[in-house]
Amino acid sequence: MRLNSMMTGLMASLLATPTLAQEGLEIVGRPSDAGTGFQPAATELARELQWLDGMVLVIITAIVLFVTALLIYCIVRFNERANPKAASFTHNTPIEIAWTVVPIVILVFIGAFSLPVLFNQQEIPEGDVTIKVTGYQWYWGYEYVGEDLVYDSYMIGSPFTGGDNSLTPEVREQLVEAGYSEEEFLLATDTSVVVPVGKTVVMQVTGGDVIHSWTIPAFGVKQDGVPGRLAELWFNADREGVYFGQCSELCGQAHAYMPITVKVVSEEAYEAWLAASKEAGEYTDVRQVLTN
Ligand SMILES: [Cu+2]
Repeated sequence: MRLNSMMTGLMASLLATPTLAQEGLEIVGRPSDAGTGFQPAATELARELQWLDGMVLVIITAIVLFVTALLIYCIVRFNERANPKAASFTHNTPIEIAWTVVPIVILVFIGAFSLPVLFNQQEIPEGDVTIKVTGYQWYWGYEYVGEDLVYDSYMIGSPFTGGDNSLTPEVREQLVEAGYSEEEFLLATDTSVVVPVGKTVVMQVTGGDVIHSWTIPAFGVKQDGVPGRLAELWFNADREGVYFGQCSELCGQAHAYMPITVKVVSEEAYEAWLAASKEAGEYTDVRQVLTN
């Protein structure tokens, strides 16, 4: 019985190995159950902002502890019983200078580190690959600029009908066919954004109907897609794999069901995929070029 359950567990873990499902592409960027931290950083931008988050956390923790200690000290030392005769002075110039100057110094210190991170995100470099992404209710449209390749990307199992019974046997089958498991339901899409590893990718983000927002948390990028405007974001992924994101601007009924899948592959695989897709005139499954 024990061996049986061990074997079942082993089988389950083998079946769940993402490397098998995606032809060598590991599923790297995805949310985890009960997770509270960041997804693994796959770009310099993501590493920078995760470091900044940690640094600011240290500062605000110190401030919270300091203020809490001051409060406790005042409660204990200056309550009516401990301090029956209250002092009546109204000013203390050194203290007033200190509590003005110290916060300024702290804010300037934080700004000195956060502004370069912000500018790095907002100054868009020359892209090796440029992709226009348009948010629609409720899917994403992708256009490889200058490459004559346009396709849409829907959640596997879309349109979502609601409730637990949305993961029907047919949807399960579609997930398996696309190289995913049930775990990726609500994250996996039928087509994905395919980009080369180690190359600068510029995404031009817009909306086709209402405001949407395109993001990949593991890349540290997020940008609203506003109808009539073309915004940009950039990333340079340094690790091959599958990365998930979700529309991040409330855009209507099926907002929660228009996820984003990005597959970061080797440069050769990217070129082969691009050529095959252009020849076919539509998105081709990138796993086909990964197997070769
Ligand atoms: Cu949305």
